[in-house]
Amino acid sequence: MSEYRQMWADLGLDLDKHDALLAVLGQAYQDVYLSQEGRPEAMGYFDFVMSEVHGLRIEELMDAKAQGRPVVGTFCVFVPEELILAVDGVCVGLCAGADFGTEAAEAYLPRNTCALIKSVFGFAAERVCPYLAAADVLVGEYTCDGKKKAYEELTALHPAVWTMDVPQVKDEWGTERYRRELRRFAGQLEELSGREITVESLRHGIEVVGAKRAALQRLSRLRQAVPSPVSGLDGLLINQISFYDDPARFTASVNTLCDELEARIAASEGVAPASAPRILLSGCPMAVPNWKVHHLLESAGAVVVGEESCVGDRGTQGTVVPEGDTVEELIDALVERYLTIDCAIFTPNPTRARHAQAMHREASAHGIIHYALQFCGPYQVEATGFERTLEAEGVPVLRIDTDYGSEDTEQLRTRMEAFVERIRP
Ligand code: BJ8
Repeated sequence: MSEYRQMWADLGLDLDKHDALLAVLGQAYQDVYLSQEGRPEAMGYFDFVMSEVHGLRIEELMDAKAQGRPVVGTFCVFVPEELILAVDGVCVGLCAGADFGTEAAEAYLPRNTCALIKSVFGFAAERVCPYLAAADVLVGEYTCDGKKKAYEELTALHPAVWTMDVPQVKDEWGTERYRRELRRFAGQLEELSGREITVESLRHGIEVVGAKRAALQRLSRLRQAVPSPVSGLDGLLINQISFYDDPARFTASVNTLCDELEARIAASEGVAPASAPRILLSGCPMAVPNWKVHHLLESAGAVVVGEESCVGDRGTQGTVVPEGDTVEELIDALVERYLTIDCAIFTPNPTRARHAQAMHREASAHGIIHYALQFCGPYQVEATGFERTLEAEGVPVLRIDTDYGSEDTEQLRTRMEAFVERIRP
């Protein structure tokens, strides 16, 4: 990675702290990912992406910027990548999943803030994230209270923070509000890039993102096979990488992996025995390098067969139907698809539990882990009704509230091992 040091210095990173971060990440990847047995060969591409996560991909972003293409950082699946691509921009997801810079983050945020938000601030304040540094603009969407208020503080750490209001109720007014926000966002992108969004450019963005979602949906379906042809850890990693890799290259690589998985399924080849307990994860998004729960579950002999999460099926569900002869009509098509996302910030939000139930059935799973980050009001509160609904349908649910630290690892291990034994077929 030494060839990238000048680039990191030019981006204003703190090289010593950045070295420390890369050392921890590299070791974790070795321990959690490269130690797995029986991985598909096509995972080699995703291993390569991870090995170059702060190298080659950042170089690509810098090249894009040199060509006048804006780099837009986002924190939520409600910010449409289609519109960013329509101005030839690059979209990078900036949610962070590492326990890093917590003290620095707490200079801006109260201690009882969820780990996902704190992690972003830790990375920004300690100057260790080249994605944050490379982004021309950050889009702070108003979803949960934590994020909404944190974006006010983020302006102290980045020169350009835009905001986007996201409704909390999916009624006529909420739909109209979101439509207006997407039109406003489109105008901001045009101004930033100096490029007009046309029907053709937006259709192109819709096609590129649609192909990416279709590939991830295909992967999700293949994970339903018994025995599972790929580990939950690898499934999660691919969804995580989808937020910052080049979309066309990523799509092709996922489809190559899916071809290999189809051959494995035909040969009844699995990463775990057909009798292994199968678990669905549901809850808060897990950003790179948050692999804690999957690692514990799969180390206990279970296999994670899907994620009802924004880094998973909640984020990739639905399709934008590119019907319409005007940009406004195509934006309406975006609104229709995006408002199918059943994030816990919405009230009421009955489709999330139904979605999880359907995923559980289709994946022949034996139980669900409801995963919430501590201090995440939306998911922690919604967990009660979620568990009641699913248990009433005979689906075993284990609720976990955790953070990015390792202090609770042994306690979680004990609870998860007990759950795995309880649901073992
Ligand atoms: S659409 S899930 S990506 S908001 S964990 S920061 S909710 S306190 S991440 Fe999300 Fe968009 Fe919803 Fe998806 Fe707040 Fe909870 Fe923290 Fe969270």
